[in-house]
Amino acid sequence: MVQPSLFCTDSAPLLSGDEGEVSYYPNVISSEKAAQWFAYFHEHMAWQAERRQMYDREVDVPRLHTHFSLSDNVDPPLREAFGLVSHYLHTPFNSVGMNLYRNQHDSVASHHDKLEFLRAGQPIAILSLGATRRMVIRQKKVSRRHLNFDLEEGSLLVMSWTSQLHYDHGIPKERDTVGPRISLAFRVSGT
Ligand SMILES: O=C(O)CCC(=O)C(=O)O
Repeated sequence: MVQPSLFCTDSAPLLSGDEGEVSYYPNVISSEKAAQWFAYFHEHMAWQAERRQMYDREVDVPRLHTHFSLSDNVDPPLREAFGLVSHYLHTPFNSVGMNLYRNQHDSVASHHDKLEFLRAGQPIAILSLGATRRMVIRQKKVSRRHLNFDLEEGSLLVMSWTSQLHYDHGIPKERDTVGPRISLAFRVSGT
């Protein structure tokens, strides 16, 4: 099932078809609101530096992370963001993964969301705050069709559940200097 909201705005999907939809909505919040939320989240979230196993060694995850459920006692700006994105997409988002990319050296490797933890058919929505970063979406099929686009401050990137079966997404490191960026990845967790 695909959320009808993915189709009923003036924004054209970046990808659509049997393999799922990916849509980009610029300026979902004002630049003032984006700057306010960025400053609040940057200062008040308990950002965690994580480590992960890579072959035979442990390495730093190249970004900071934190995670909340809507049922947690979340701070008012985060509750407001949940409300805004849920309302915008008519979707009952109940969890959010927050990423802090400190500079151009931070990144997220190409991956898809773990669908076993998500409610089938519900989309994933990424709200961007701070510096613009490039996202790369790659088809998993042999052809490996790919799409590069910029995630700007105040934008929402919406990926359908089905798209996670067929495409990977990631934020590569950049060569040029880039300021900090925070992303909020809203999901509907549970079955
Ligand atoms: O920061 C982003 O825009 C992507 C985040 C992401 O892919 C994730 O949290 O799984």
